Amino acid sequence: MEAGLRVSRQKGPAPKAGIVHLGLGAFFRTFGAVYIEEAMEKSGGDWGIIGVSLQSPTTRDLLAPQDFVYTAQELGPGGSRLHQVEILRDVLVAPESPEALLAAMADPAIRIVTLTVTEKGYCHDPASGSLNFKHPGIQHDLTSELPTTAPGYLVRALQRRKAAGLPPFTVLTCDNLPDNGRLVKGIVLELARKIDPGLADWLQAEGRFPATMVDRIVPATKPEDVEALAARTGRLDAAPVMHEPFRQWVVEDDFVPAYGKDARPDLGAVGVELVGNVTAYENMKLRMLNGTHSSLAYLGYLAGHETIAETIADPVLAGYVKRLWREEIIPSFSAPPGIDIAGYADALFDRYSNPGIQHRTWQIAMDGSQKLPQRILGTLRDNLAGDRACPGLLTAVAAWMIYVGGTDLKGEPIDVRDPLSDRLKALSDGASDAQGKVAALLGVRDIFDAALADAIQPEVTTAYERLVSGGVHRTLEALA
Ligand code: CS2
Repeated sequence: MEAGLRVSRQKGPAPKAGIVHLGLGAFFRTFGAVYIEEAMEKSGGDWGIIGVSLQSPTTRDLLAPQDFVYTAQELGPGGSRLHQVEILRDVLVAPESPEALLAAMADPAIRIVTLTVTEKGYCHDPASGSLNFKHPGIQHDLTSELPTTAPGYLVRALQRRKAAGLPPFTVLTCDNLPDNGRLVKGIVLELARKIDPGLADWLQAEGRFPATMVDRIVPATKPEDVEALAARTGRLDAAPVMHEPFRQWVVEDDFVPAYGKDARPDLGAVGVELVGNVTAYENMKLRMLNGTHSSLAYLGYLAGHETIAETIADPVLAGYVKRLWREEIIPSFSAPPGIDIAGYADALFDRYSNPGIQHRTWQIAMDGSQKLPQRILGTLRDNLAGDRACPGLLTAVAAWMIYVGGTDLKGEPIDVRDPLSDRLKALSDGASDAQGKVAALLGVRDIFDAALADAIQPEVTTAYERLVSGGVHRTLEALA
């Protein structure tokens, strides 16, 4: 049995907190938390993290008994490596005490609030990027000083800091959204302006919302992962996280100037790329990785594949994704300087093939209404503007439409998880044929703008009909 990790803090007292993280899911625990811990080990600083769950107490309940220490397990093609992560200082559950969370975010020691609240957590309209003022949580947060949403907590905490004469904290989003820093800034300013126009003016001048590109494949932890780790180390870690070896973090170096050199951890010392503008990196990653991830998720699921590794082992799906990169995605954007984009695609193929990572197509298929715009529709729009055909991506959109209809190609029910799932299923059920279903779903303006909907309707309808009548393989083989 491997000596392994003691699941208790091995060193002295927990580092003082300089960061609050909203949305303490598996991804950040394998990614931002590890980078920041390494930066602190290398260059010091009080960058302990207070993690926050905005909904469920589960993560806190699992981590609290083990002093918020957990194992990050790297799963590579050749085996796995264990790392004990000790940077978490506390985990708060927002609904249990909104006041405690606001007090933590308004604490003078906190200089950064990081977020991984997933695309739906920003309460925005995916097609436009604006705050959705009809969102019930935003409706509540407009009038209550104790918020319920991520934008609400950001605004109310910044309001307290301004009233206390403190600088704002830097808002560092780590979610897969286009132009994510500017998107979050826009959402926060929209809400602040409604609540307290002076606060919005202050944030416009003093606030910092750097954009980032984040990349690490992190499958959900399964009960059997917990059991296998305990068997290996002889100790129970109730909340381990699994991840691939690869990681990349590109961050705009734009943090609140009032804190000077203490505005952020020494991220550059641990491989984080600090740049002036993230856009080209973001475009590349959202389209090349996330766009093919979602395409493979829907088509792989409908083809009966449980994981991305299984999907990419299917020669037809492997040929499909290589063609997608070559013919439809790479021509749609300008790669960052110095990047070998064909090599980047080859590396993605290898990452998807990693047998150690059981990344479920069902997990990636979640929240497609919030993901499609930045992962697939932006590429479609640019290809149409450039008169480039994109049958592969249009087939992926058709597969998403079948998926959200809630019944797979064998007539089996699909457990669809999406903020708009009821609405999407009702629209699909309200039509009796492919033409009607596609037209109804293309009419969802939160996702598809009218011009794009009109432009893609005929081909998406044809792809939908082909998938239903001939199945995934025959449909994709016809694209080759
Ligand atoms: C995935 C992403 O679940 C999903 O939507 O596409 O979480 C993906 O694994 C990461 O963005 C990889 O960096």
